[in-house]
Amino acid sequence: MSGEKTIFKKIIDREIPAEIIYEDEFCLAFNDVNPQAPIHVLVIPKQEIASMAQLNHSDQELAGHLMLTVAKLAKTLGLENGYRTIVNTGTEGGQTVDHLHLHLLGGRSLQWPPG
Ligand code: DGP
Repeated sequence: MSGEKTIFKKIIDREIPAEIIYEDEFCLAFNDVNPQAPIHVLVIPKQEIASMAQLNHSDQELAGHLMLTVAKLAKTLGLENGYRTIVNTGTEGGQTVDHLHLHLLGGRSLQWPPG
């Protein structure tokens, strides 16, 4: 990947602050700066992958790890009544930061369908 660092890469590199709630060898989780629910966490891989569309077969284990991390955090955060996980992909998918991220939203009743 070339060009300027994304905002999320800067968070990984501790160049800009974030409310980090979880970290391991492969991923980082932090509170979204613009929360859409009482709990709104972003789970991102440390590896620079631009979006879900850029995942390939060799990322299978990492992709699973990201999902399992969301599930683990949801439990830790007390979301036993449910939560929503969203991965916006590309322009029409509403993706604004070109570093793969899983939104974990919870703490209120969420509507469907989304906009
Ligand atoms: P998306 O639209 O799926 O690309 O979501 C990007 C999310 O990233 C959006 O909900 C706001 C959040 N975000 C953008 N910049 C920052 C930042 O500097 N810090 C934090 N914590 N979140 C950010």
